[in-house]
Amino acid sequence: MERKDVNLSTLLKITERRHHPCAGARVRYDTPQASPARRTAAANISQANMTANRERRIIHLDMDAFYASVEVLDQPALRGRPVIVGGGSERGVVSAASYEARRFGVHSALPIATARRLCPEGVFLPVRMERYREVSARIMEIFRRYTPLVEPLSLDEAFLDVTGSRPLFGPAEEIARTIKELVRTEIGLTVSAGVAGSKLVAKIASDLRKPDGLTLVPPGGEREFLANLPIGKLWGVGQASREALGLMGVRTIGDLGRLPLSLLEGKFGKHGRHLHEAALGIDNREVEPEREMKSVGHEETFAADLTRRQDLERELLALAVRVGRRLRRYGVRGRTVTLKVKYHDFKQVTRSATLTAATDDEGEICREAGELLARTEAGRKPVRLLGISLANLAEAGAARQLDLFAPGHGQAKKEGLHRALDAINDKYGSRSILPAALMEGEEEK
Ligand code: TTP
Ligand code: MG
Ligand code: MG
Repeated sequence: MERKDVNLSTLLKITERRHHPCAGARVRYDTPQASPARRTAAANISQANMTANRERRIIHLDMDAFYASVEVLDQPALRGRPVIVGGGSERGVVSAASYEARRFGVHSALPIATARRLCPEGVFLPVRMERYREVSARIMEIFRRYTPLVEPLSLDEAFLDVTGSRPLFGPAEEIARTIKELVRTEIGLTVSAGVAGSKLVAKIASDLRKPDGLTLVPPGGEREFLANLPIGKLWGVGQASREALGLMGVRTIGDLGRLPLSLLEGKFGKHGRHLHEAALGIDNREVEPEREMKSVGHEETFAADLTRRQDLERELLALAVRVGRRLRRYGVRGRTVTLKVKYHDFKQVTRSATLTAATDDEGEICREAGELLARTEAGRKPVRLLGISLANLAEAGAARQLDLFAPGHGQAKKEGLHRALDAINDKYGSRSILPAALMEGEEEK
């Protein structure tokens, strides 16, 4: 079975992108209120961007204890108290914990019941997604004043490519400082920032001095910066890889960087090169500005064509799990499920169905995809690729309101379960927790 370690590019793959960014051309600065001066600035940014690629400057910004901080913002009396957001029921998990609550050992993904035990004096509050979305939009608007190249990763964080913004706004670290200040004064919240030459390093840097941190990695200083950090800080290294590396005596990112590439490739296949480059701070992925999301999906080409029913079903479930996670990560649900099948002879068919209500539930997605699969020749003809995508997207919050009219118990339970699984998978890599049917064959090759 081929390796499926999580990495950012697959995580962020959104199908049917409306604009496909290509270098240079996507540097447009057309905010409605753009003044002539701004337009000239835009042209400068555009030009600088095209020539200054060798010395990219990327800022990663991530809000501190985001949901909890928004609650404190809206109820100032809570300041300084351990605030814990999440749950809804005792079965739920913690979404966010204020830094005061973290001193009690409370953190995201912890069962609420455990959090109550650890921190009986905690202020426990329900999740108010709509409000966080609203604050998120204002934060992103501040980010976009400094570059059009803003790539949100979730409601509370984004990458900014400010390579071309420097002639206008000064060095990247100054831009980061200004943004931190604006988020503080205009919104009333703190954000941590990392400034580096790549997304990978900027993301690691932003996490290093939370809360209200600012970490600068000078151009060319990536390798040195990473060297002493524990391997767990290397973003995109799943648990299986981490364990394998541990057995090889790798503790720090520097240890990993010293291993010969050939050894890593022998052990991890294609992923070996990724690990090697990551350890050296090499990451050429571009900051991809936000596009309108039309559909969310994932597809997989198999090492060997599939014909057996149980193999096809197993892969459908794996795809449904990925798509479900991705939908929940983006906070959207989809009504139209599309299955794509490519046969051994490269002929391709798609089958679609529209559900009565939008979903982000992998079980439902998988069931629907299974029915669609029955309407293809899969099995009779060997299958080379399967893909599932959901379109007709609506924000999860909007869809959730409809649930008020549906018998809600199972639904709330399922949502709690999803949140818990998503959190664990976020933390430890996307293959950490999977339905039992997918566990077989998960061992490192
Ligand atoms: P994070 O940025 O991971 O965490 P955070 O902002 O709460 O704290 P930090 O200062 O360490 O950045 O996530 C942003 C929000 O996403 C978080 O406030 C709540 C939500 N979230 C969950 O709902 N479940 C989770 O498991 C995690 C990690 C986050
Ligand atoms: Mg955060
Ligand atoms: Mg975050």
